[in-house]
Amino acid sequence: MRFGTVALVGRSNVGKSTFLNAALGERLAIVSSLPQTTRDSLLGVAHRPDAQIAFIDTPGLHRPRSELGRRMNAAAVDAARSADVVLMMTDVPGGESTAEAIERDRPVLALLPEGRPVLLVVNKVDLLKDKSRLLPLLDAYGAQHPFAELLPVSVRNADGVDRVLAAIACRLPEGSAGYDADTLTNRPTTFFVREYVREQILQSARREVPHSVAVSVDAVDEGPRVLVVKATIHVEKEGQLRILVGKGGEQIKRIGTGARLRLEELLGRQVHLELFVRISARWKDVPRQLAELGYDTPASADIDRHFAEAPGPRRTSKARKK
Ligand SMILES: Nc1nc2c(ncn2[C@@H]2O[C@H](COP(=O)(O)OP(=O)(O)OP(=O)(O)O)[C@@H](O)[C@H]2O)c(=O)[nH]1
Ligand SMILES: [Mg+2]
Repeated sequence: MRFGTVALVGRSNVGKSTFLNAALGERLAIVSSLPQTTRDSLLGVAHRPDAQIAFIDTPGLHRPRSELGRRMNAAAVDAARSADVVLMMTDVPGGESTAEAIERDRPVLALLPEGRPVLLVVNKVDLLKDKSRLLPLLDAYGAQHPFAELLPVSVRNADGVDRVLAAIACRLPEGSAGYDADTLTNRPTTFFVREYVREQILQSARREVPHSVAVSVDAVDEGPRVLVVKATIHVEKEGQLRILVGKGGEQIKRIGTGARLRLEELLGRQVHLELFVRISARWKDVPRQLAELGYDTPASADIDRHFAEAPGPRRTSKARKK
């Protein structure tokens, strides 16, 4: 039997959480097409006949613009530091050249440990029109770090996931299992209440709203038949509150129903979810509020300096004139 921890690290939106769910065969982590979906590390344990793999999904590394962002980056760094194996995920370049793609991944490459196996997983190969670009891309990444293996996959099409799991399993330390055979995660129900409510908002709201939102759980009541949960959605501004509540409360109702169904699927029991919305201006930068909202990994400036050096998004001259 082999057992060990595997940190899933990479830029935002490359498909780390989608991969975690595919590896577990369970929609544990939240996924969306927006960047910075994952805000906290999440343990998910995959049980295989030959190995138990404790995955730690992490927030995508990004240029932080708030204390929350710095804490998210720190959570990824922490996971990479302590894992037995690191899985660096990237995706196939869209319009950019191979060299530009590698530049974008520079902060991720900078945190890879020496002396421990690191696998490079290149996701979304389904989007690659010109398949002849794949080998040069893998070669270029291979020159950046002594990766144990370079694995192209399409997690969405379940293409290559098993190969990645086998490549991980054979590199984990020999020993007894670290978790019971039925352990899926160590996060409590309240974590998933917060995540699944946020997932509904990520999937339905627009512009800055999804990133202005945090969720706290006010009460969980273990009734005999139904789990009763009360949670509050925190927003930064009045306008965001209005958007989330929607006309006649339609929108908040949809969010609540979607999150409830996800919770019922995970917990295998009936859930009654009541949602409230309140304004908590600047929650993303106030350490006490961040801790209360569950984002308590202390920031480490270490990783953020890599973004300070890289050029950030620029406003166009047209936008400046406005
Ligand atoms: N085309 C394609 N899209 C994919 C694939 N895997 C994931 N995606 C999509 O990529 C988007 C981002 O997926 P996530 O799993 O949330 O990405 P992430 O790396 O966890 O992102 P953060 O949590 O923000 O760091 C979602 O819209 C997924 O459906 C794939 O193999 N092919
Ligand atoms: Mg994620």
